[in-house]
Amino acid sequence: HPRRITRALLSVSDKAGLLDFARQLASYGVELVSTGGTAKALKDAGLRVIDVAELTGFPEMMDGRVKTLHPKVHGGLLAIRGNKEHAASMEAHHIKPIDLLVVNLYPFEETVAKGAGYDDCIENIDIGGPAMIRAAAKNHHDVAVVVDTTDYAKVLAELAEHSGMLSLELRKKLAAKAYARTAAYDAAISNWFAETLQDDAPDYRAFGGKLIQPLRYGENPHQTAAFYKSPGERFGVASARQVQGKELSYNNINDTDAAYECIAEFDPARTAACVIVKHANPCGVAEGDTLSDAYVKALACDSTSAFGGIVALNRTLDAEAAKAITEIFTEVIIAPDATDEAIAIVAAKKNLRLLLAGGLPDPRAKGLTVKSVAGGLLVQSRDNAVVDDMTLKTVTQRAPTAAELADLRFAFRVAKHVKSNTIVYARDLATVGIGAGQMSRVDSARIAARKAEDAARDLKLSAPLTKGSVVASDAFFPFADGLLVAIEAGATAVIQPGGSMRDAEVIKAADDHGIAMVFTGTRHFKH
Ligand code: 93A
Repeated sequence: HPRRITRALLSVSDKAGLLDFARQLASYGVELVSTGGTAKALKDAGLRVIDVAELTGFPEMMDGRVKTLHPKVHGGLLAIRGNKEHAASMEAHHIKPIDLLVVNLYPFEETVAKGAGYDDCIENIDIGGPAMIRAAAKNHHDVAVVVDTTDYAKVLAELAEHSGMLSLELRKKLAAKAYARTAAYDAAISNWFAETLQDDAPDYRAFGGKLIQPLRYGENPHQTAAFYKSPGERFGVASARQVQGKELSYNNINDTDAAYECIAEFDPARTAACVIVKHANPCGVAEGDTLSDAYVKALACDSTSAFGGIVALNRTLDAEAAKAITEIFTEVIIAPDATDEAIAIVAAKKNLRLLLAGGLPDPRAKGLTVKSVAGGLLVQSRDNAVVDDMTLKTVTQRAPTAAELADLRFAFRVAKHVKSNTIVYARDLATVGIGAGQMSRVDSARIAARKAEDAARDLKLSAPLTKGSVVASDAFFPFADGLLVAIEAGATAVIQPGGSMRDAEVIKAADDHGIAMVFTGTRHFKH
C-alpha cells in the first residue's frame, strides 16, 4: 500500500531541517499547508505555502491556542481514503485530504527545564499539535506522520525510492513513534503538575526518566543495563557528580543508593555519621564526634564485610576521614561534598570512585519507588517515615533509660535501611550486629549476634558488644523466640513496631528478663 503524498501540513516549533525538507517535498509536487511561524519561515525561503487560516476559513486566534483545531484539518487527516461516506463528507464540506503531517510540539519539556514560571509552562502545552499527531497516526493506513526532525531524511529517501510515495511499513513505524511522542509529552506535563503539587500519587511514567549512561552490564555480566535519572530528584545517587575513579557499575549504583538513603537519616547539624554498605545492606553504621570517628566505629561492626564496600558520609569529606577510609579497599565514597585536601588524598587510589551529591536527600520527602515484576511494575510511595516523628510507647514494666532510648532510636533509624527480616543491635550510637534479609526473624537475630561475636574476636574484646546493647526489629516479633535470642545475646532494650497477635507473649518475655521495650507503631519492611 504505498501512498502518494499530494498535500502536507507542516507545523513545527523546532524548525531545524525544515527548509530543506519542505523544498524537497515541493520538488515532488507536494502542496504545502502551514501554520503561522512555520508558514513564514517557508515563505521567507521562497516556497509556496497555503496558510492554515486560508484552509480553515478561520484566523489563527487566541494567541495561537486555536489554529489547526478545525474539521478541515482533522477531516483531512482522518478521512479513510476510498470510503464512500467519508468521501461524500469531504465533498460536502470542502475538505481536502492531508497525506503527510509534519509536527513537532511546543517545547514544554525545555520550558520546564529552563525553570520557566507557571504561566509560561502552561502556555507551552501544545493542544493542536498532539491532536493532529494522534489523528494522523490513527489514520496511518493513508497518512504519514513525522514528529521528529531526524526522520526527515528517512521520508525523503523513501519518496526518492518510490517516486513520491511512502510505504505502509514506514507509515506504521512513524505512527508508533508518534504515539510514543504524545505519550511522553503528556507524561512530562503530568510529572510537572505532580511536582508543582508535591503529589506522590503512583505514576510509573515518572520513571521514564532520562538516560544518564548505558552501563557495561547489569547485576551479572550476561545482563545488559542502563542508568536513568527520574525527574525531580535532587540529591540522590543519580544526580551526584563523580569526581574520580573507575566507571560505576550497576551494583555500585544500587549499593551507593542504599548507603546514601541511609546516611540521609542522620542530620548533619546534629551529628557526624557514616554508613558502610555491602550488597545493598548496611554492614556498619555509626554516629561520631567526627566523620573519621564515625567511620572507625562503623567499620568495627563488621570489618570483614566492609572490605570492598560503599562508604557514605553525611558531612563534607575531610582529610582525616579520607585517610581513614582509604586504608582499606573501598569501592565508592559518597558525601555531600569534599575538601580539596580530602580529594587529593582519595586521588592516590585511582580506582576508588568519589561521588559528591551536593547535599543530602530529605528522608521525609515524598516520592515514589518502583520495582519490576514479570510483566509489570510495582510502584509505591517512598518510606518517608522517620523515627523522630513516631510516638514511642513503652509497653514493659521497665522504661528505657535515656542512653538506651538514644540507641533505640539510632537502631530503628538503621533498621529502616536493612533488608527484611531485620535485626539491628546497637550500642553507643553504633551498630554492633546486623542481621539482614533472612526468611525468619529469629535467624536474623542469631546471625546478627554471631557476627558480633566474630567482631569481638577480631577486636580482641572480652565479650561481644551485644552485651549491654539495644535491639531494633523492622517488624513485630511474631513469637517471643527472636526476642529471646536477642536477650541471650545481651540486649537490654528493644524497639519494634508491635502489633503481633502474640504481643502479650513477647511483652511478657521482655518483662521476665527486665528488658525495656518500646513500640513505634510503624513498620519498616524493605524487601
Ligand atoms: O496552541 S496550540 O495547541 N493550538 C493549535 O491549534 C495548534 N496547531 C498547531 N498549538 C498548535 N500547534 C503547534 O504550533 C504545533 O504543534 C507546533 O509546535 C507549533 C507551530 O507553530 P508555528 O507554525 O506558528 O511556529
